[in-house]
Amino acid sequence: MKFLHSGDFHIASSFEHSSFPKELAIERRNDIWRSIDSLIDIVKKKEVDILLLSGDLYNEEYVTLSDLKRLSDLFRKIPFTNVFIIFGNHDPYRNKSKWKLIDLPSNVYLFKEDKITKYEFEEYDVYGISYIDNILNKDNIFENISLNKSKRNYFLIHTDIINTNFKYQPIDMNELQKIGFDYIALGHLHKPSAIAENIIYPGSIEPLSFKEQGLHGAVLGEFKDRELAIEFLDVSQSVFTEVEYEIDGNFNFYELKDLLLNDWIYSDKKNYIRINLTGNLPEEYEIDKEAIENELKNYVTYLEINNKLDYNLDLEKLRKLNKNNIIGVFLKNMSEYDMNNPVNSEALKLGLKAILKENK
Ligand SMILES: [Mn+2]
Repeated sequence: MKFLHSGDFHIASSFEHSSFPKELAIERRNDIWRSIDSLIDIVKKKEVDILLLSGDLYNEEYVTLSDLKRLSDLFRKIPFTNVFIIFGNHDPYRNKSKWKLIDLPSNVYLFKEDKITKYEFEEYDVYGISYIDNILNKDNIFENISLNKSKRNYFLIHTDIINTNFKYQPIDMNELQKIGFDYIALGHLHKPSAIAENIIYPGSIEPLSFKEQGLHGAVLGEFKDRELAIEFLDVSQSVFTEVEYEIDGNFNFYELKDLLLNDWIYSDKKNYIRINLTGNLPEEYEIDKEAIENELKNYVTYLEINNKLDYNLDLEKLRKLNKNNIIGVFLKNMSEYDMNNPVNSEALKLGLKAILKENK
């Protein structure tokens, strides 16, 4: 018996808080669909019996009926797979849910209630609980739940099990484990992580921002007797990578380019790269950030360089060279402050940076 676990598609994300331009936001929305398409291809190819989708499949503010129709048509393409869907804080199953207008194929099972309900089959039972509003916080959700241990038991829930929050159904791990589900399909956290070997966050199917670095995809599981084998499948179109590049008094463009091409880029992905330049440079040396960005941009889908450099300041030299100008006056005034105080030394640094720039 094979199952595939995914979720947090966030179809119709607006990407309004992203640093990348609008055209890329459109591209990101298409990429989410491409990843869902490949998830369904995996279901077919691997002959998956059960597809578990653990909430936040879309953002309710922007999702359209045609988005939901497209999803249901995808599920129609896998008639031999049972699809189980819970709803999360971004796509709660409200009274007026657009799902009610969609003709769903018979292999799709929605959990429509904010309490645990179940679907029963010959070899397995699937339990799940959904949001019907943006917040889910119920007491004693496991009361009266007793499993039929002669079958495999799956449980879907959308919550933050690591940092519990009153808005997202708080769960007591001991209580959860005591019930004895064979597999717990979590949703909500976008970073893939295994809480235990059978309690797993597959993460968002497609990374949505620089907060979601690394590979993204879905979890393929198989029960052979009681043994559970788990495999993480990489299905995402893109990868977000944020790196620090430390410069110590010497910036070498070609070294940076080689690192980008050889170490930071995934050759089979759309790369979204953020480079933070750290360390220091001599004060007279200016980095042409735009020129570097323009050149390196050719190798990636999106590139962003943040200049977080400190400049080396030779104060003695500056004093000697600038006795009779504004730099000299500024240095003289600042010499009355205690430079061991980090606020004062930061003020000196920022002030000098500003004046030196104007004098170039
Ligand atoms: Mn969520």
